[in-house]
Amino acid sequence: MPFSAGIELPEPHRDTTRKIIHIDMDAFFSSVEERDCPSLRGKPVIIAKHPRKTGGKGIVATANYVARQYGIRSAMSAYEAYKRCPEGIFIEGNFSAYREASLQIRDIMHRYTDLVEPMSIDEAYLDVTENKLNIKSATLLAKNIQQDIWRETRLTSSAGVSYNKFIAKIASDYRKPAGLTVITPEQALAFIHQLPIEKFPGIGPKTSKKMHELKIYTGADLYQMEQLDLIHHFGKAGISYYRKARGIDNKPLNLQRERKSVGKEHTYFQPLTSEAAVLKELRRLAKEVEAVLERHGKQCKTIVVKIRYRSFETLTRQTSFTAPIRDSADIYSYAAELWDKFGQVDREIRLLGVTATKLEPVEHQMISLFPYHL
Ligand code: TTP
Ligand code: MG
Repeated sequence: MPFSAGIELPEPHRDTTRKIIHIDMDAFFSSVEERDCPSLRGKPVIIAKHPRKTGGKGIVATANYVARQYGIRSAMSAYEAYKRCPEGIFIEGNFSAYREASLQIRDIMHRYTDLVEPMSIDEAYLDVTENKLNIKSATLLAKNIQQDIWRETRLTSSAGVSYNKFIAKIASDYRKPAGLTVITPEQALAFIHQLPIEKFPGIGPKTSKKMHELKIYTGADLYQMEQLDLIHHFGKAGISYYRKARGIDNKPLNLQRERKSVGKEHTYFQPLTSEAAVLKELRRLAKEVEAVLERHGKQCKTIVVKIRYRSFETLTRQTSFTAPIRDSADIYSYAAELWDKFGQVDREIRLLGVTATKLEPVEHQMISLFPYHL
């Protein structure tokens, strides 16, 4: 008897009202190399240190389409790639050029909409339901974006157009390079059902293997499964698999809006009545602000202190400086100075807050190359 016997879950709703584009650059790193060095064209190009230089250690970042004909893929060992294609041209990679191209592409996308969710150095989702050009056809928009990218960077991209992120992503991968695939709500189910399960975004080799053991090889096989059985086998991910087999993915774009400030505050049910207690709390808040700034790679040029008295009267006071800071000791010293000037300990403190604003990025070298945080 199936695990789900006797229990029914409500059927999820399929939102088909949005227009989503997914853009993914073709053989990105190697295309930048070929653009900048035309003699590479037509030859197998592999982005990795030559195994001779590394004692066989390195990993392939990517390979152009010529090299892929030899079975060379991203994440393969460079030594394996060398065995498959000894005449291959190994290039270490010029990350600042890739980053620059990536930022150029990002700028082009923002000419169409500000709803852009970058997924990695070479791919992004755009929600063009409403767009800056007031063009209704997402297909036409995708074509225009691809043309702009080509004209301005001499690089090709592939685009997928559909009503959600999940299908747009599969679509962009469907015809590469320089492809454009549109999947309408009417076509979606047939498109998903013919798809091998390992091509579903988010289903990696481990899950594919487990699916195969359950005799799930395609989207159509997945569609046949009961939701509760999928939950039984895959936990919470089972809910998402059930929906994906039905062309449902209502997740909005995840926009990394620029943070304007970082603030921490605490309410004291037992109001603070001594200077020492206030300073101790400011020191703690400064440490918390420092931690968030660090996580976001930001520093600040203004510190704001918020004080609420037992009477509930609240004041905020701020101080600005020209040299940006990010250390908790500096944050604390400005906060303590503000407290010194404006705080009244005899009124009893119910809440304290410390906020860093006028944020700017901390300039540092790219330490890790993958994942790419731009
Ligand atoms: P992908 O978009 O996965 O690959 P791609 O652009 O090279 O090729 P495709 O035409 O199939 O999209 O990744 C983008 C870039 O990210 C790629 O050019 C190199 C880099 N990368 C790595 O460094 N390591 C990896 O394991 C992968 C998958 C990519
Ligand atoms: Mg790519």
